[in-house]
Amino acid sequence: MRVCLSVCLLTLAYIAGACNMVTPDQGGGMEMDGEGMEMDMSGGSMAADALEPQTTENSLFSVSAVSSLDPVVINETHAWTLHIENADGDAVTEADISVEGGMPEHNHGFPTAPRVTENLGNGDYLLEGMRFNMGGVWVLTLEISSGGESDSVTFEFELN
Ligand SMILES: [Cu+2]
Repeated sequence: MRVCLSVCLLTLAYIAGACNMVTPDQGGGMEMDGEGMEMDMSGGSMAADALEPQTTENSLFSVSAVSSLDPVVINETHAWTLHIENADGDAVTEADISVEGGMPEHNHGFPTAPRVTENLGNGDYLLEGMRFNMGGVWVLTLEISSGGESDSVTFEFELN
């Protein structure tokens, strides 16, 4: 009995030791396959209402932008709703809006050509064709014209 017990304990100790030796190897393998890094570079998301309203450069308009896709994720084409008010806080209902943007750090634009397709009324405008193809810092610049006056605003945000 005593011999058997010793052997059993030795066997258990051996198995435990073997497990301890195997575990770090498996962990190392998982860290080294690059999956985590790849996700950091290509993924990214942001809450639909993450953007703070912005005042245009010359303070003519106040602009807010909310995504219809929540959260905003990469590689999904979707729409945003823009809301524009003048300095008095009144809705700007007849604006022309042109859209530009991209990733300044990467020197590329949007993978699509987003544009305002519909005046929804009450100062709301539908911005269709929004799509982000990677995580990181993006900018969205709107050139807004109304009543013979123009002003621009740039939203900067990060999908991470
Ligand atoms: Cu990029």
